[in-house]
Amino acid sequence: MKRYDLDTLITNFKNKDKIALARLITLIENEPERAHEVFKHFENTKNESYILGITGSPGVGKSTLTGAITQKLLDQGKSVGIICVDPTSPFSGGAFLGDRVRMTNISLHPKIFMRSLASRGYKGGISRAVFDISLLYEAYGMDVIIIETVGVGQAEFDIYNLAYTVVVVLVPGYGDAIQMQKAGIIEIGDVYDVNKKDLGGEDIAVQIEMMLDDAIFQTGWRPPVSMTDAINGEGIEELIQNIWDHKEHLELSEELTQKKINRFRYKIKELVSSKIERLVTESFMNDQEISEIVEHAIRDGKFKIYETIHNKFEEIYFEIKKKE
Ligand SMILES: Nc1nc2c(ncn2[C@@H]2O[C@H](COP(=O)(O)OP(=O)(O)OP(=O)(O)O)[C@@H](O)[C@H]2O)c(=O)[nH]1
Ligand SMILES: [Mg+2]
Repeated sequence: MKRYDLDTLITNFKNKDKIALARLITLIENEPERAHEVFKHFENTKNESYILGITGSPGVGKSTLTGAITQKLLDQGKSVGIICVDPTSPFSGGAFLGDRVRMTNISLHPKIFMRSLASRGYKGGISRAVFDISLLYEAYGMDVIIIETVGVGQAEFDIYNLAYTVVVVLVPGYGDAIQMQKAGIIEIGDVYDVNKKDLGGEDIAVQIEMMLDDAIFQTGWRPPVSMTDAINGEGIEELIQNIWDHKEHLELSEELTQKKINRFRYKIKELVSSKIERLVTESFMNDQEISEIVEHAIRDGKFKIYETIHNKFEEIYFEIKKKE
């Protein structure tokens, strides 16, 4: 992309053009190394988005809930940026509450933007892509960012480090309390929701409540449990209220500042490491050089491999020092 094009894109983006937003996301996904070129244009942007994570097993209704929550937020005049990480089912989710905004029409609404990410195929990794898109949404001026992701504690993407409030969604028939504890579910949620309450779910709600009663919460926040029917919009207001209550708790206890710091803290090492890795593979150790090291090892004896690597490292270190 030419410089001139990027400038135009940024201007349009600042004028709230959703096509420009879409193009910038694609640009950063494909060329993560150009992120600084993009983000330097937003240095004076003051917007702070509230970041919400919605997680739970495949098919529990995360997207349908996201739709229902988004509709309520739109009713309150808020704008919403959605990121779906590795969805197993397409974000169709039927209709938004009241049928006013169909999910299929989501791209037409001026105050919503949605991006779906498959877990593979991002040059900088999925976690990097989610982080960058959240920053772009924030620069765009979104009031709320919703990140939907399957499961908890995935190595490749940890929603806990990015979202300020994590909603864990469960459904009737999920299993017993032990299973939930094993899955690490009870540690991660700030808010719990038992969705598909039209299919039952009283007993699972009771089990979660009992488990939460036994747990100790150092921060003084005891996660609330709501029950929803996301298709008919039942219980959504209570769920949203629980989310805002948690937000208020974070604000009053200064934990929100800590979470905002954490969002960047856990990224910094990763971003620097990936830059160094690129430097190494591009400048110091391409496939050709690896082949040479292997040849040496085979010729001079395999036990020499560590000596060779040690020497290679010294050489790289020396080269880098020279660059300083
Ligand atoms: N009965 C009932 N079905 C629901 C409810 N909420 C969602 N569903 C249905 O459950 C199915 C899965 O819903 P999704 O919203 O796609 O679930 P998801 O958790 O986003 O799924 P993945 O992104 O694939 O993990 C769909 O057929 C929904 O219509 C509910 O409250 N009650
Ligand atoms: Mg989904």
